[in-house]
Amino acid sequence: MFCYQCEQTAKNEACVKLGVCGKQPDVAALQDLLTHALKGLSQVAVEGRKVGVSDREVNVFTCEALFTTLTNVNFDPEDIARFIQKTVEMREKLKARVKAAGGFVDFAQGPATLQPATSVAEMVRQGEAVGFDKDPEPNQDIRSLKHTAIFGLRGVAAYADHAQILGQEDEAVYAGLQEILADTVRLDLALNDWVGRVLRVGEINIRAMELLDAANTGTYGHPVPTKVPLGHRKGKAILVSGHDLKDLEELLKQTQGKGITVYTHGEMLPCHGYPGLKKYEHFYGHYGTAWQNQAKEFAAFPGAILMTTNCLQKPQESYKDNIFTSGVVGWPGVCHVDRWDFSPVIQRALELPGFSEDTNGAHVMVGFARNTVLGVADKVIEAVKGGAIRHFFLVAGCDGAKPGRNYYTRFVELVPQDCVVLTLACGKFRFFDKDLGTIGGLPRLMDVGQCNDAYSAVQIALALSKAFNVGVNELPLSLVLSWYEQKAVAILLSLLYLGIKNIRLGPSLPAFISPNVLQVLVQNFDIKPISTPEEDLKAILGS
Ligand code: FSO
Ligand code: SF4
Repeated sequence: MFCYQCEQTAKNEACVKLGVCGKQPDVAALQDLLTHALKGLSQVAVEGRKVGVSDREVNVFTCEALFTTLTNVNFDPEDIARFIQKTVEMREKLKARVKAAGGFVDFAQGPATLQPATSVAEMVRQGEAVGFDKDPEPNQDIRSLKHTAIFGLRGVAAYADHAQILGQEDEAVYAGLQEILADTVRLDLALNDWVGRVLRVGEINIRAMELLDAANTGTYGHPVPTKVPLGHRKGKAILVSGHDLKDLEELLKQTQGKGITVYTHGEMLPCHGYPGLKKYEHFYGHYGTAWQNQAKEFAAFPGAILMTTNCLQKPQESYKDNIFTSGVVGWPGVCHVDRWDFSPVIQRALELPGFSEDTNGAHVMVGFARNTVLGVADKVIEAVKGGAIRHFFLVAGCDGAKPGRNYYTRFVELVPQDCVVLTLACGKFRFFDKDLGTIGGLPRLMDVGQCNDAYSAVQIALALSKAFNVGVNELPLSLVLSWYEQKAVAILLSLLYLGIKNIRLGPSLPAFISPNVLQVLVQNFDIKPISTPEEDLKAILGS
């Protein structure tokens, strides 16, 4: 196997024997074959658009299938094999439509002609021949950019899929995604063509995130500041992890009046801020921290657990019967529930003991997404102009198991009293329960939401730049980001597309970025690897 798509990749080079995430070589090969097959489907989709054919089912499926290849989503070879078969079936049907409309479909070779083997074992062998390490592209830097584009597109696909589930779609997102995926088959594009395409992934991602923002706020309202207990209530319990709001809503509806309390885990924490979700009385608190601590936290949870999207880790025997997957998530032998029938999850929660007593403990605040923050824009502007707020830091991104991630905790601890910290995504669990106090009535620590809400943070930055009449790079705002998986890659590309400079990125730089590509990023965008919190703060604030 050869997989280097995430931050925890072995030796910061590639996982070649077994994924650090627990991915087995067969699944890695099948995901490579699925990506290859999706390139072929995309080639046909691109030809189709030239003659006015676009198939919604194909478009939706492309995103769903790519979503399965993200880190920590699907570890089940049978699932991935089914996706490969379906990709090819859809491709052949689409070919017939495109041909009937007078389009080109006579591909002589390559992914658009792939015939998957009938057995999973044979498919694994086919996948081994088309992995990222077998890319026929001879130029190392072009290869690096191509792979960056593919990983970014995996992130775009995840956002587009989330948005689609709540009824928000845009043909332009599907078209852009398929065009670039199809282009990765070409060997005639130059380095600059690929720089352009990588930034285009960032552009497409902004639209995908905008759709998701519209989907979430349109369905559940704008998040409002909300106090979330970190303790629990006596009684039966279900824990929801992942990122999917619709799954949570359906589960809340189906558990109403059943004496079950529903808790969030990981990236579901910001869900407590949505009026359309917080209205459920049995939707109570937050349990646990970020994804990488799940083995310990899930083992101690006395109820059923639902994993709606990434980030799933190998379920331990002690809770294997209590955990359920939905949507594109899968683990061999773990019960997968069909959307949206959560009766197996509810039944298991009723069988399990639940919490034996109430706890009264700490709480955290959520709900500082764009509507809340921009609702107090006057206050913010006044505080900056009057000198009460010196600087904003967006300390955001993923969490992970590496010790280097302590940087982010320390950084937030060291941020001076006259500065505000905005945060989003699961990296916040390094400091989310710290009481940083207030400035001029505003909390010094504001949780904008999930990684899926990065659009909200971008909107806050753009609105502030408008209010101060300066470019985003001139604002008293610094981005200190942590990355882990491919949604973070997509977000990073969006920030670059917007021309945002001076991003500090850690805990390590992506293994798929070649030295020359890194040089381009440093030269054009002043991207900096994180150093120490002390040094970085000094460099940013000048004191
Ligand atoms: Fe974290 Fe995982 Fe949300 Fe990522 S939960 S690491 S960017 O997948 O998705 O923030
Ligand atoms: Fe390794 Fe990350 Fe790939 Fe898993 S997703 S196999 S940890 S590079």
